[in-house]
Amino acid sequence: MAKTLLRALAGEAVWPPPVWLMRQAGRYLPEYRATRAQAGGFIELCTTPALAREVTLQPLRRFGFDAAILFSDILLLPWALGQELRYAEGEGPLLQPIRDAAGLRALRPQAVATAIGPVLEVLRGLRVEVGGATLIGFAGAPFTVACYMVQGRGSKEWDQVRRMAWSDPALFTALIDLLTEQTIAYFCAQIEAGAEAVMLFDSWAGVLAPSLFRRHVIVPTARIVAAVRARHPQVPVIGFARQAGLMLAEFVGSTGVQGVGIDTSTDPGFAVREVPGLVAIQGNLDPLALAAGGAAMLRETDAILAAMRGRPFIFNLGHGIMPQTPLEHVAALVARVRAA
Ligand code: 1CP
Repeated sequence: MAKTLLRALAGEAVWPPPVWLMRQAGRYLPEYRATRAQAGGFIELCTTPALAREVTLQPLRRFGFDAAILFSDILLLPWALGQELRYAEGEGPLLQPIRDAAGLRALRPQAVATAIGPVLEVLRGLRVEVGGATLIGFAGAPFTVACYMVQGRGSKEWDQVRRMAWSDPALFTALIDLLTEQTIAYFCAQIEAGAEAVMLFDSWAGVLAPSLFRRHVIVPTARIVAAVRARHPQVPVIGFARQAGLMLAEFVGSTGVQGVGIDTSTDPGFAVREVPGLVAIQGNLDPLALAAGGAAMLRETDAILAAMRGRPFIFNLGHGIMPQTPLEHVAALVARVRAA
């Protein structure tokens, strides 16, 4: 019998639905903090296959999730392209920003295959170890990766990025095109190394005006889905264009994704009306509701489940789990979903 998550992504209304959480391997787990300390730096953790495999499996051992997501980061691709990257304690990622054509030319696509080797090695060792869970590979979507590459650090407004997209569309589109080609190759390599599904994280898609959303979110995602499916027709792609808002139906319809992540701000009933019945919806409990726990969390979980009953669905959060989330809240959530 096929794995529950793959059945949902094939359009089946599996019930109770499969469940996993974005950023399920992370700081809320004491065993993650221990392995992270052992690795030294975050990039070292991602590129030491035995340690990255260990942290990928930690949330499965504790909670029995239906999916394991490769432990890596969306910024390993710019790093593999030769862009300087470091993870500063308490500050998040810092990159040497790309602001002009010379910055773009300095990237080294020919270096990616070697640099990314250890990440693929993580997947090769995992396929058997995940058992009945589905092994998910992932990448940042071109727009969200470009955000960090141009801005150089996290931001809420991404002013430098939006400015470049408007003022130098040829340069910005060249960066998006390069990332689109790299992401296609990266996804195919992940699948050949054992990933059974792939997810594209477009965390900052919601900052774009609709015209730019079409150009830099929908167009690249559609190209990635088409190219990956042409080579691996059996492997589903989950798209997550966070805060797509009213663009949700167009995103799903124009990209051809098999599953779509919905963020915390999306009404589940709206998503059910907007998303075709054979496309799996994934989401969308507020990570802060999970951190708070108790009756409010259970009520909200029940409401999401009620809205999604009878259609292909994967229970998840609306964004990544918060570091301060109590472990017993996660256990209570999984129990509630399994009892649906
Ligand atoms: O020191 C640490 O332990 C670093 C924290 C951390 C972790 C655990 C970072 C730095 N990345 C990750 C792992 C990670 N990142 C995973 C795999 C683990 C899992 O899901 O279980 C995944 C899928 C990501 C994806 C990712 N990284 C996204 C997209 C999803 C999202 O949350 O929006 C983004 C935007 C990033 C960038 C990034 N990397 C790390 C941080 C702290 C950030 C966010 C910075 C910001 O808010 O701008």
